[in-house]
Amino acid sequence: MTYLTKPKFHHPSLPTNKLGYTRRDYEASTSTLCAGCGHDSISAAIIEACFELSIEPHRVAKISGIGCSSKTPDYFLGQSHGFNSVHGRMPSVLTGANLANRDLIYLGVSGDGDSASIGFGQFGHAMRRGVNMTYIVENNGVYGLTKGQFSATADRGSKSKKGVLNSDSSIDLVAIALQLGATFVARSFSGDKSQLVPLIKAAIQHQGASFIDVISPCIAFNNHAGSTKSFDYVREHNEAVNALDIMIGRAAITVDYEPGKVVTVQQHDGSSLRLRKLNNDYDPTDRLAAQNFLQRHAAKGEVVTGLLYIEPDADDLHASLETVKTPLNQLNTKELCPGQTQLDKLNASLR
Ligand SMILES: Cc1ncc(C[n+]2csc(CCOP(=O)(O)OP(=O)(O)O)c2C)c(N)n1
Ligand code: SF4
Ligand SMILES: [Mg+2]
Repeated sequence: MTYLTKPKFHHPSLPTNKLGYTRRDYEASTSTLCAGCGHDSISAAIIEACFELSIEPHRVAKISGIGCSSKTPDYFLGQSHGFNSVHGRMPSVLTGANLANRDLIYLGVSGDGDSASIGFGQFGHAMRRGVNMTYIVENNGVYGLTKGQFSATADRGSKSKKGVLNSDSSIDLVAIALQLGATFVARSFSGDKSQLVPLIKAAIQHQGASFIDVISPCIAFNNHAGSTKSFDYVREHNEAVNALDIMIGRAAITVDYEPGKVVTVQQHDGSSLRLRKLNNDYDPTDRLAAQNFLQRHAAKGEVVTGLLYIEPDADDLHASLETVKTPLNQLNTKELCPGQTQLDKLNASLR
């Protein structure tokens, strides 16, 4: 048996959201991951974010690759569409689905092996094309599912559980996403729910390629001294640049921050992000500065977290391809076929 169903009953006074759903309505099968795995906390954060945003579960498509991380869509949003694809191929499957039906909310769930090793090319192209999705990498620095080999995000000089030194340079997916034009780039930690939930909510609201790298310790193979992806290491070296609040629609802004330390970012869809600056020098709308900041801190062994970059007026792949507003899978033959005259013209132009 690869999964366990959860009992359906729940306490009648559980809080409900605008749709009348409880958090339980956003859950799915019981997790079969190792108890204490960081990935389970990310699933819990996704459930919380979708509950708080009052998302209709049938409007979400969750797509993953292969790995412990890629198994997790089985543990959240049980009423949503889901596709567990091939190792490293989540981005192309998601891109195809998104092109066919632009009306769904796309959640791409992947691992560091899935996205930085076998799927590195696919990751890069999804970022540069601006596919409208929330792309979450559950980053533990190892191939958890196949028993703990170093992945491409493992830092040079970090040690495996058996004491083997990693001599390869690491790939920083946040730096790559910035370089390739992602319009929402963040890093967080599975152990920091108060930072992660608002980041996921904001990423879902963002119209474009949103990328969140979540350091998610693998307690079975990469949580020892010498690892830079352990709970202790990330807690000691976490450098958060901002704290986020998201206001949906034109809702009144009720949160009070210290004057002079708040940035409000208005998004396309009318939602606004309120960023409390923890680092006063940090500007999340400056791509180049974000890259510099990231590199400077990485050199000191610090893990920079928070909303690192946002382009509030971003466009997505549909805008650049000028596709029609109606999802392609809802068009009929008559609407899709240009007609014999147009076809003859096209053929003639190619002769
Ligand atoms: C084409 C292909 N190559 C290799 C594998 C074996 N494999 C399965 S999961 C995995 C690595 C998973 O690592 P990651 O994406 O980091 O996920 P984690 O288990 O750490 O969450 C590998 C190499 C596979 N399933 N398919
Ligand atoms: S092997 Fe590691 S990544 Fe996989 S479930 Fe266990 S703790 Fe999580
Ligand atoms: Mg991994």
